[in-house]
Amino acid sequence: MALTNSSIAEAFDRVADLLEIDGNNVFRIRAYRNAARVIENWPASLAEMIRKNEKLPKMPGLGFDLQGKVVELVSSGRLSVLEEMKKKFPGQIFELLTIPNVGPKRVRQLRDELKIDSIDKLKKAAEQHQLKKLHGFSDKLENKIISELQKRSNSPQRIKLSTAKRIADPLIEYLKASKAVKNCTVAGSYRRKTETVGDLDILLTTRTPNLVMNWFLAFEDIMKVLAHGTTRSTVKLANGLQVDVRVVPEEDYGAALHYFTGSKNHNIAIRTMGIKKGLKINEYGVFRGNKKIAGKTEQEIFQAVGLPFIEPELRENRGEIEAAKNKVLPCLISISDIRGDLHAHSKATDGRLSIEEMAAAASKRGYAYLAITDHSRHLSVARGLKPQDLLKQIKKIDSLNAADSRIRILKSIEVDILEDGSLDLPDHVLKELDFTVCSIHYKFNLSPEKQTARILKALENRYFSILGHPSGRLIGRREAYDLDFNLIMKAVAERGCFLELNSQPDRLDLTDVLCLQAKQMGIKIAISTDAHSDTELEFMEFGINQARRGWLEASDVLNTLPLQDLLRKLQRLRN
Ligand code: DGT
Ligand code: CA
Ligand code: CA
Ligand code: ZN
Repeated sequence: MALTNSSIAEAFDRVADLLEIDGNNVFRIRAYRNAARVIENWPASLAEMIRKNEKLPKMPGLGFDLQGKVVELVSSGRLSVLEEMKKKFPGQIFELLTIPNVGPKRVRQLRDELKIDSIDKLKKAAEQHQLKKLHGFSDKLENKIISELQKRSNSPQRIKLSTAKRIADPLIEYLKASKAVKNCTVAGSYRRKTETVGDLDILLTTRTPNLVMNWFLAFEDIMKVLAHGTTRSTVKLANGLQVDVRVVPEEDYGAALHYFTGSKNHNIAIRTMGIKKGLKINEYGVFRGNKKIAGKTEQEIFQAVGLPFIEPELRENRGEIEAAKNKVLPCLISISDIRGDLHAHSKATDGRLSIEEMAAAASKRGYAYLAITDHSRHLSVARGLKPQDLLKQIKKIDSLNAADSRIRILKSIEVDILEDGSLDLPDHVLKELDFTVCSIHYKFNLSPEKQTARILKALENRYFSILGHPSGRLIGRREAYDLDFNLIMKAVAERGCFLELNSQPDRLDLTDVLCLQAKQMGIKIAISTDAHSDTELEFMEFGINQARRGWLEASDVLNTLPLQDLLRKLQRLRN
């Protein structure tokens, strides 16, 4: 069984996790993490090359040593450094890292002080109120952990959409490589682009179902076949994700695609509309009596109930059917509408590349502008900029812009919102910038009143432009700050400021629901990547997914504006 690049990357990430729990050297940890990112994004299969005895290409961040580890893993199925770490940390200790608010430091504490090395043991200890006795653990945290563990036992694990994509892409490519496969799509929540997915629902059409099903079951990453039939099979992949594959006849494809795309609530609403018209709608087609009247395409299904096509991202029964009836469906934003990125870091703080390198990468994507938003001084872990550093950076950007007009580098900063609501840099420095991204990076647990007041205070600053990652949540790891979002949005709307939709896969912050609320309040959203390297500029895709789920159109989004319009708008905010 050969390994995919994402399985290799996962092994490297696991090493990094365990090294981090072990309190190992930060550079070594980062080396494994970086290598994992490079491997998972590598366009060709490393296992394939190794099997063919080809020399591995030069890969950034993978020196002789790390490449040797890839070869070791692929050829022996083992990674000795991982085995050693596992010996040191027996059990399923890395699973503890998936609990919100529990990072490597706390995992180490749990292990050293309470001998906890699995979710089960954590659950027992939490129920016996052992956790709150640990230094840095509170009653509140213990309760949070208990409720998280309860939530998990009630619902199976979900994975982030970006992770699902890394798994789905090679699988779809593999399926399509069979000449017998005609259509092949991932339906379900994956097609609706929900931020996490429970499983993958794949639909195939073919003239030879048996052959195609066996082809699917030969996929290299399958760990366990849970059900095997001619038209439907279910498997578990090595990374734990479950995949349902259904083979349907060509003439039913549209009906099946509509049915299995969901959501369930949307389906029920469409089916009910059908019933009122004397139609039966299911995964096989649209029927009047026993006569099938539609089913080959999705358009036909909508047509049958008198509706225009509704984009998958909208199918949540959150008003899309009424909007379709009234012909006011939004014309959803697409990635080609984006003209630039308004949140990116350089190696002046915690980014990996120089300003020039980041600008070149953005230019290559066809952008007209890229904002450099390094951190401000308060964020010392990221070597945040002091006023004089920022003023120097501003000069440097001015000269870069003067020398090269292909892309405009915007002068900005991701300035910390301090606990009292003031911004981390003085006005006379902020004034020199094109705009600011204002973010919270500490004191996440203030009372809702204080947290709300903190942001409202910050919004009063004349140089406040965009609220960065507004809710602070990290998917599966940290809840949104407790605050009154209605009040914040009202103030943002009144001031004419902007909210960010941060596209980092584990942030996707704002949520789809908040995007829609902002739109309805007339607030424009900046869809930004918060890129720390050139490859992270690609996260824009995930932000766009979320924006589409939030009903956003190009005109709702700040960075669809041409450069001059954008600058004028940002300038007007400070006058
Ligand atoms: P997930 O997998 O939890 O992220 O969410 P989905 O939406 O992919 O749900 P899943 O995999 O259970 O089912 C795929 C689709 O099949 C779902 O979106 C709608 C359709 N479906 C499943 N069960 C039912 C049902 O009982 N009634 C109707 N009308 N549709 C269903
Ligand atoms: Ca699903
Ligand atoms: Ca499913
Ligand atoms: Zn940030």
